[in-house]
Amino acid sequence: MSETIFQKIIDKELPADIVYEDESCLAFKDINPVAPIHILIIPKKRIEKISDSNTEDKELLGHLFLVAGNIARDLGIEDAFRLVVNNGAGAQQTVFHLHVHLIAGREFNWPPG
Ligand code: DGP
Repeated sequence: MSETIFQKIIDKELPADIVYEDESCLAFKDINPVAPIHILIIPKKRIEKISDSNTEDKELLGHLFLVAGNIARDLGIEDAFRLVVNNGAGAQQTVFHLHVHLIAGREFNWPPG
């Protein structure tokens, strides 16, 4: 597995606008936002994509969603935000280190594009 840009952000080799960090995850602003609020929540453990996760990741995956909810509450957007996980190139995943997009601050449509 080659190192991804997100690993460099975890290792502080590349700057990022970090909004939350703990021992197992990191949250930072997306460099190419698709909404006024666009934050990426990533595990520090390298998991390429959600379909590569397994039972031992259960707590970690739950933690990412709890952190997303906490960030949303902190930002006052708890009533209108979307969490997106792109899995695989065919679903527009471009960085192969699992990440949850937290998107808010604009009108949403359904189904998503
Ligand atoms: P995805 O398409 O689901 O793999 O989303 C990858 C996201 O990562 C995309 O919205 C842009 C963002 N991104 C890529 N490189 C960087 C970077 O160097 N810094 C930050 N903050 N975000 C990045």
